[in-house]
Formats: sequence, C-alpha cells, structure tokens
Amino acid sequence: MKLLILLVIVLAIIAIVQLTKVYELSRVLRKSREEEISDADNSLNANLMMVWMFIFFAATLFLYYRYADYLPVAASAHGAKVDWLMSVNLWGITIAFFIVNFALFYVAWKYKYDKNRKATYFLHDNRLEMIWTAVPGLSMAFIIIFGLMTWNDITSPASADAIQIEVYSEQFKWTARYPGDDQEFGIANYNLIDAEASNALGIVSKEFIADKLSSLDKQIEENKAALAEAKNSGTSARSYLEALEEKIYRLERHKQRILELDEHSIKDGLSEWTAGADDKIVKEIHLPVNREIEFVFRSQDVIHSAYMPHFRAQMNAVPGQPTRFKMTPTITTAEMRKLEKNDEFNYILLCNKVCGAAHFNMMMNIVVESQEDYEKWLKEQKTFLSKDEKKEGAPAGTDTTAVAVVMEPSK
Ligand SMILES: [Cu+2]
Repeated sequence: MKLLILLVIVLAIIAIVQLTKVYELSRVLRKSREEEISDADNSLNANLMMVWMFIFFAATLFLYYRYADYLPVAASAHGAKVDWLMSVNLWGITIAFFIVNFALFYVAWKYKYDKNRKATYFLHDNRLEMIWTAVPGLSMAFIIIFGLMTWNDITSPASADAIQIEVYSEQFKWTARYPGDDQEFGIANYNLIDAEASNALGIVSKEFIADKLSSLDKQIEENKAALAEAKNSGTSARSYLEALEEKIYRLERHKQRILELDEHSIKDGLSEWTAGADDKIVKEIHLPVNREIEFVFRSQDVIHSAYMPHFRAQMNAVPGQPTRFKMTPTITTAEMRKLEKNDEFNYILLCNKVCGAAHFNMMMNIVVESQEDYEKWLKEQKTFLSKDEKKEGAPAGTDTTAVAVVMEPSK
C-alpha cells in the first residue's frame, strides 16, 4: 500500500515536470517571453488575493465564534479580572490583526502590476519612523502595565483569616491537607514519608517518629539475620552479601537522620512537632463559597502545576519550595451545575505540567458548598494519625529510603 502511494506521488511529479516542459516549448512557439505576464493573469491573481482575504477573515471569525466559550463563567472573585485582562488583550490583537491583514491584501490587489506606473523612491521619513515606533511601543506598555497590575493584585498575600489548604503533588496524584482545629499545619520531613495510607506527606509527630524507628529497627534486624545466615552457609554469591550490607547501611543512615530530627524537636521544645496530629488528609477538596482560601502547594518529586481552570487559577508546585495562591470561590458546585445544565459537572484540579507517563491522569475533584456544608464535611474527615486509622494502614517494612525526594520541612 505504501509502495503504491509512493508510486502515485513519483508519477505525479514526473507528470507535472513534463507538463511544464510542454508549456515552455509552446511558449517558444508562441514567441512570448517568460517574464511577460498578461494583464489578465495579473488581474486574476490580484482578485484571488481579495477572495483569499475574505476566506481568511471568515475562518478567523468562525474560530472566534466556535471556541469563545470553551470555559464556563469564572467561578472565583479574581477570575473576572483574569477574563477581563484576557478580553482586553484579545480585542487589541483582533483589531490589529484585521487592520494589518486588510492592508496587506488590499495593497497587493490595488497595486497589481501596471507597466505605466513608477514607484516613488524616498530614503527616510521621520514621521513614519515615529508612528511605527510609538504605536507598538505604547500598545506593549499598556498590555504589560495592565497585566502586571492585575497579576500583582491576584498574587498579593492572603488575608489572615483565609482558610489554608495544602495541595501536595507527586507522580501521579494530588493529596490535600487541612490544618485541623489548631489552624496550623504540622511540619513535614521527607525522612518520614511512608507508604500510601499512613504518612504520604511525611508529617512529623512524636508518635510517628517512634513508629518509624521501630519499623526501621525491625528491618535492620531482619537484614542482619539474613546476612549472618548467608555468611554461615558459605555458598552465597558475593554480590548478594554486598547488597545486604548496603541495605543495612542505608537503613541505619535513615534511622540516624530520624534520630537527628528527634534531637532537634527536643531542642525546639516540641511545639511545632505536635501540630500535625490533628491535620486532615483528604482526597477531595471542599471549599466554602465566598471565603478566601490560601492554597500552599508542595511537590514530592518533580515540578507539577496545579491548574483549576474554572477558578482561573494556576500555580507551579515545586519540590523543596512551597508556593502559594489565594482565591475566593464565588459559585457553588450546585449553582454551576444549574448554569451549565449538567448534573455531573464538577470543579477540577489538574496537573498542567507534563510531569511523566501518567501526567494526564493527575486530577482531583473540588466541591464548592455553603459554609455549613463545608464545616459538616470537615468535621467528618478523620484527623491524621487518629489511632484506629494508623493501625490499619501502616504496612511495616516499607523501604522508604528508596523514595529519594528532596523536601524541606515547611510550616
Ligand atoms: Cu503532575
């Protein structure tokens, strides 16, 4: 099949070359020269220019019409400003686009070749230079200053009574954390990150440090026993013994790092180390409507980008560097469902930075509801390391040293 297509293409090229040759030969017979183009040809080309201009403009307008509403109305207070900024820019670009392209096509049509016309020749014109420097310069300055003002307004610090929510990203999922009744996030440390359910965020608590240490001790003992047995049998390969020694070394180093953490905690009087106990870790974000929210973004592995299209909000999540974004949701999920005439509508948080193989799958639902519903929901969420939860979801012996992540403790 491919061969057939190739054959058709080759034959077509040969045919065109042959036809051109025939045309050129006929020109010799007609005694006309190549650079002599008839007025009819020139007119046809000029008119086709205009026809093409109309097709081009119509296609542009169609695309504007077709894709103008790719997102519903902005569901956040600052979202209206973002949309306004976008509209102003788009209007400016659109007007410039039509003026410039009309001039381009119109001049080509109006000044089609005329052997009686002579071109004007001039070297320099100050007025022209002024105009084509000042007009784009002022337009650019307006766009940049207006954009910067909007950006500064949106990214100014959150007010003190904003609800804080931590959004934690890793390949390939989101986790959210609410600070609990004390309104303070427990600090996190990568040495304490443990398998999924128990401590995915590495929250530091006295209890978890003890747990983690005993789990590490157990692993060290198991590996030491395996090593002793392997040495006694005398038949094990050297590489196997070395692998076991390496593993014990890594486990002991991990333990050492946690012990150092503990020393610091004693020095620091333990206050901030207990803040994590009542934190709530959730798989769906709930927000009360018309309240200011401050998101704190963290990442475990690579740079992700938290994107909430309906709120016109986006912020990178960077490993080792918490980032922030504040916003006030203004339309509840229920209201938006009515507006969109879609009972299944949900606000979403997406990853907007290609972060790996399952990047496309990084999504979390966001529910905007009344203050009462929000409080009710929050009350139902279990606190971090509440006794029963911890016991069921802490698979012992998970080798977390393999999770090589860099993350500073953050408040
Ligand atoms: Cu991602």
